[in-house]
Amino acid sequence: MSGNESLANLLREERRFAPPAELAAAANVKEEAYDRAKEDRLAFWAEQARRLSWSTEPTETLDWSNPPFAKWFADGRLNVAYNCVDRHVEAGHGDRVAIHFEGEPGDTRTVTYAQLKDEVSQAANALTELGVQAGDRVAIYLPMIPEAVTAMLACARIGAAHSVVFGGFSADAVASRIQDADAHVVITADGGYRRGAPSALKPAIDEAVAKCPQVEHVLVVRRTGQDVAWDDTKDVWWHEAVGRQSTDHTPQAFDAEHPLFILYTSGTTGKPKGILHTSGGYLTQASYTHHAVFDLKPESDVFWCTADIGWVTGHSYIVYGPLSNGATQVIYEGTPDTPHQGRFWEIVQKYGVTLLYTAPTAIRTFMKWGDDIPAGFDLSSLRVLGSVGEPINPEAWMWYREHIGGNRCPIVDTWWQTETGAMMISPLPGVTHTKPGSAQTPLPGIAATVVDDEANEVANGSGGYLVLTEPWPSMLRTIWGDDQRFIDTYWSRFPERYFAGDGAKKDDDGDIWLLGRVDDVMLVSGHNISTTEVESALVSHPKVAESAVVGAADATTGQAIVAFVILRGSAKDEGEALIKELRDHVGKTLGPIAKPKRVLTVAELPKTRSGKIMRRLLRDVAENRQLGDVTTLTDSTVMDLIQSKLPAAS
Ligand code: 6R9
Repeated sequence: MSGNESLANLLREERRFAPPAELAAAANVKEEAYDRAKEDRLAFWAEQARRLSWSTEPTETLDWSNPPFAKWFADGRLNVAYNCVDRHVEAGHGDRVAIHFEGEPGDTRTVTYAQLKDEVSQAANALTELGVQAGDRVAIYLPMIPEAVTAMLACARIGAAHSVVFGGFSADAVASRIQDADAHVVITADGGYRRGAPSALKPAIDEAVAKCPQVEHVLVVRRTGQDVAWDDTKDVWWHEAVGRQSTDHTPQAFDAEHPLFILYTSGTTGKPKGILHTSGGYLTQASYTHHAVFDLKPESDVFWCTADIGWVTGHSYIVYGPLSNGATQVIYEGTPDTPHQGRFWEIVQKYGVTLLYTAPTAIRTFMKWGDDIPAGFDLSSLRVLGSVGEPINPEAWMWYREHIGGNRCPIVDTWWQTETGAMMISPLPGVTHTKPGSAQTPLPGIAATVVDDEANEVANGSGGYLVLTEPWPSMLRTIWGDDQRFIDTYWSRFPERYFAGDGAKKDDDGDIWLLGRVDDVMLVSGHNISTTEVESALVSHPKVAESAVVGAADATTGQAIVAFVILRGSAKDEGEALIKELRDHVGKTLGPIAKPKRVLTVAELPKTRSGKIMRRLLRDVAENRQLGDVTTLTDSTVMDLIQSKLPAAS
């Protein structure tokens, strides 16, 4: 790979959107925040830490004497759950709704901050009774119900680190995570509702616990009422063990660097990495970014993050960010098309959602379903729209703006990772002139840039690797039990830089564009081409809703571009004519070098359970190889369908 050409820089985007004047005038965070943070980054973060309530205020900000092991606010002490619940009640907001819960079958629950305080206190007392102590780990395997929030906060309240495992993971995946964290207590449910039917959770826990002899207690929430196997020596019902507890519980303060949670990232190879986050720095940044990037006004806004609580987005922007800010939010249990494809928009209308945070994969699915579906609902309450999880294609961004945001709401495309703990690169809705498809600017207090192979910062207009150049409060502290892997994975590729694993470019204004994981970059006739840019060119064709692009081994060009596309609901598959049209469209948009050699129309794409496209599997298909590990796929039959398409196309 040659220096500054390490990633092609093909896409040109000229559209710009100024922040709405009214929002800009009343914005929580204005332009001057960037200047203040630039002047004194540590003073800026010390100021944000004071947005929280500490039992001992920190006098130290950052200890970076032993890099890459950071300590933030190390002499401060606080209780994270107190910050998310009690202090709002003490400030007189006990009657404010914390959670509007919408179950998939249509059942609802409203939880105020005062009720949440009582329930978290009861759950904390129950966990203590089950023997959980500060410093222990508790595994949580729950559907998207209010008890998931309560359980996480109850752990935080007593200083036990939670390890939430996404409810869609298999018994083996749960078992390996319980083992790695050495959890002795597990919190689960009989099941949850998914696609119109109860879906069991407890059998997977029973199977996992059979392999984890150290597990002493399994606390089971009754959600669906389905039959469950019961082991009297371990299993206890939540409504019995928690329900009978006192609602009084005095939160104890813990050190800022006390572990708050472990969250496993699947990674592409090897055993899952347990990403460790601690208390004070994590909460400072989760809280500040939620306040700044969504411009949250807790008295009037209704926030809705559609992620599952099993992912970092759910941790930081359902639990810790919104609740530390005293927000009112929606939690929805189910899928976007149950019982109809307008369910999300019906929820926005019903609760008057003002701030919406979702993923490009969902937005592209809505595009595929058609414009008329959101058009049937009143979405005028919306004020700021967020995106996270993957690069958002400019046309998906434009669709989101027009069909969901009524051409009125700023879009914040937020780049961050499980490892970064909170948002890192994003527009600010009252400041940034946004560009469709770009995350644009490191947030105030964050230092990020793009470097070439030799770790030199690239010039504007060039591509390379995204790196973070200064420690940040919510950074991972290590990989649980494996400091060396922490160093090797993130801090070894470039000296003294955190390597995020993502390709990126800087445009002529110096704004950052994310180009996908570096493992996915294609090398075509000596040019590095990003999958994201070719996918965005395809999605800019009016007939295409979604696409995934991979480089397949090719005798002439090294790699050849193979594109898989999903058509929009209204588009017809016109066979060869359409394929030629799409290839020509990419050639015209990006240049002849980026023209896919093959284009296949498919009904679905392989995605991880958090909605990210798994290009690795498509590469296996395109190179006629046996498929690699498919265990993290949402639906493995998708691959059979795609493979059956192949002979016709070659
Ligand atoms: C929060 C989350 C992290 C990876 C990250 C990158 C991709 C996330 C993005 C984005 C482009 C964005 N990613 N947000 N790419 N633009 N706005 O998703 O965490 O599950 O750990 O994934 O997701 O590739 O490195 P996580």
